[in-house]
Amino acid sequence: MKKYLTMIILVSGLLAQKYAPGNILIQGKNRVSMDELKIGLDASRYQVVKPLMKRANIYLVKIVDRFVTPAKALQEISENPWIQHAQFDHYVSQRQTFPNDPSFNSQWGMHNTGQSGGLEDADIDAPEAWNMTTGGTNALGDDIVVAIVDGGCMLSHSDLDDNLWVNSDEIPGNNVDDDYDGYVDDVNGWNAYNSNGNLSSDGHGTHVAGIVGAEGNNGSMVAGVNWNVKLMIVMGSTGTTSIVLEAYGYVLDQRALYNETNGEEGAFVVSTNSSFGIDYADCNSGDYPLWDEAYTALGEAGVLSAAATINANQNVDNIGDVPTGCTSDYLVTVTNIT
Ligand SMILES: [Ca+2]
Ligand SMILES: [Ca+2]
Ligand SMILES: [Ca+2]
Ligand SMILES: [Ca+2]
Repeated sequence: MKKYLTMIILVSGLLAQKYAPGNILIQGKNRVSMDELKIGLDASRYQVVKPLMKRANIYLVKIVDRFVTPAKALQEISENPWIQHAQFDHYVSQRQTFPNDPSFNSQWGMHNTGQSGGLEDADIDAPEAWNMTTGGTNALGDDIVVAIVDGGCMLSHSDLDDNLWVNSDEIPGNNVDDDYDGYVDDVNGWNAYNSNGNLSSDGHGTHVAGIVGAEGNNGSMVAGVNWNVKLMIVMGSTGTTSIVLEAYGYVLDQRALYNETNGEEGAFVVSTNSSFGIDYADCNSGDYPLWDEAYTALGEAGVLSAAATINANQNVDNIGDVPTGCTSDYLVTVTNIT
């Protein structure tokens, strides 16, 4: 019983802190002036401090009698015939959520305070987004999966390992496609270079995986754009277009399987990334039709693709690019921020 009483006291204490306890906000009735309000309120108990919105007749009142509780003050003031409205001075907070990861302050692309000499607020407003969601599961309770199409990933990385997608129906390393999805030993993703499930580490791919989904608010290293997400590691971002298409094909198969089996199989992949492409190629020249087809096929299954543009000072709207100049409705193209 004592425990419950303590809890009640704690909870009511928290509630009491939701407004500034010595303040009451008032709106005088039409044509009632601040001076009249000062006369209308008992000056030994309440002091009209200053106008807040003069033209709307809204003022700040201080409770000066320390024996008057906020609730009593609100009741008394509300009953005053010269006062239209009275309310508490509730605390207002910024709609941002910050993680406790120690290196978050260096992630200026998430929240730019000019800490690296860049432009304040030139960022993706991650704390504002985290106020709504930090990732997790969809409405059916299934993990939200992002496919990292890159050169590989350090699977043992301590800020990534809990966020890796795992194909739980696949037994690793037995050379058998245990879950009959057409891919042998695809436990965390697929290696489109070698057409097998052997994934290796890669600096760029590990970095990209961390940007997308490093474990957030775990008191360690950095925070991903998603704190809780499952990263499907798909190797296949350099070499030939056929390698890239096999990589995308794996992603498409997993999402299509998920769709076809009501989530029993496959994965709820929602997006892919691409920080690769063909420099100085025009996607609309007619020579690269399969890139648009790939993004559209993924998109129609429910997968949006994001593509980073060329690492050169070029206007790809004029010179074209593969893939960021492609026209698929399911492709989001991005460039740098400073
Ligand atoms: Ca911002
Ligand atoms: Ca398999
Ligand atoms: Ca297997
Ligand atoms: Ca972290």
